[in-house]
Amino acid sequence: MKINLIGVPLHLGADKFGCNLAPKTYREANIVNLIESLGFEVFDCGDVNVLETDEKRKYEHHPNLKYLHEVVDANNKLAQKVYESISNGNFPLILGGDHSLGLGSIAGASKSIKNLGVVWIDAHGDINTDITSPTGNIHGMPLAASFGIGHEALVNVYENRVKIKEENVFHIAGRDLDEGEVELIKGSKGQFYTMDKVKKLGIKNVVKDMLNYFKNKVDAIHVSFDLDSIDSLFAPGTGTPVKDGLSVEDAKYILESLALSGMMCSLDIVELNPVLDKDNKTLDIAMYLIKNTLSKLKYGLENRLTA
Ligand code: DIR
Ligand code: MN
Ligand code: MN
Ligand code: MN
Repeated sequence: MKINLIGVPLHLGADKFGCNLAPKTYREANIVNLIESLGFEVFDCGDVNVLETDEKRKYEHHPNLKYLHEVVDANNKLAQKVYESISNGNFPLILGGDHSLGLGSIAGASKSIKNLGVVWIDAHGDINTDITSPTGNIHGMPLAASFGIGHEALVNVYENRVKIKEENVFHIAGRDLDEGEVELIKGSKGQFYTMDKVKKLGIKNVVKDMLNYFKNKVDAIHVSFDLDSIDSLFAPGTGTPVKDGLSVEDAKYILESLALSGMMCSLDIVELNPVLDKDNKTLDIAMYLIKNTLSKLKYGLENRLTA
C-alpha cells in the first residue's frame, strides 16, 4: 500500500482566496518526507487541475451555486483520482482546498467501496443546498449532496447516482449551523454529534459511539476533516474560523481511532488558508494530525486482517 497525495488547489467553493494555496504549502513543508519518515511509500499524484475563471462568471450557471461549472469539473477529476488510488490498493490523502472537494472524494471512494461510511468533522454542517444556503458557497453543501439532497449537478457529480446512504454519515463538532441545516438534522437518519454533545459526552464516548455505530454497518470509512472543527484559538488559518471547537488532542484522538479501526480508506484535510494562518499555527496542526493518523494506519490494517 502506498500513500497517494492528491492536491486540490480549489477555493471557488468557498469564494475566498487562500485555501487554493494550501497544497503548495504542504509540499513546501515537506509533507512527502514526513510521510516517508513513517515508513510509507508515497506517490504524489500532483494537483487536480482547476479551471481558470473570474469573478464575473460566479453566477454564470446558477443564481445560488457559485462557480458551479468549475467546482463540478474539479470534483469530477478528483473523483477519478481517488477511485484509481483505492482500487489500486493505495490510500489517498486529499489535501484541500475548500471543502467542496468532499463531493469528489466521496464520489471516487464510493465507486470502489459499495457501502461507504463517512465521518465528517467540521464546525459547519456542510448540508446546505442551493435552496437553503445563505451564501451560495458550494463548500457548505457537499455532505448533503453526497447523500442525495441538493441540486442535481452536485448530487450527480462524477456519476449519476447517490453516493452514500444518509444513515452512513457521522458528523462531529458542528457549532455553526444554518437554519435549513438544523431542520435537515432534525429529521435525519445520519448521526450529528454537535460540539454541545461532544462536551456533554466527552471525546472518548463520542469515539466509542462512532466505532460502535459503524461496526457491521459499512465496508469502509472515508474521513473528511475540516480544520475549522478545531477551536479557532488554536487553528486561526481557515476561511471561516469558529470558536469553542475541538482541541488538537480531541481531533488527534478521533482521527487516530479511525486509523486504528482498520476501517479508514481515505482522508481529506481541508480548508487550510495559508494567507490567514498566523505563524503557521494551523499548518503545524494539520501536519501533526496527518503524521499521527498515518502512523496508526499500519496497525489498523493489521487489526482489519486479524479481525
Ligand atoms: C456556511 C459556512 N454554513 C455556508 N460553511 C462552511 O456558507 O453554507 N464553512 N462550510 O467552512
Ligand atoms: Mn462555463
Ligand atoms: Mn467544511
Ligand atoms: Mn467548516
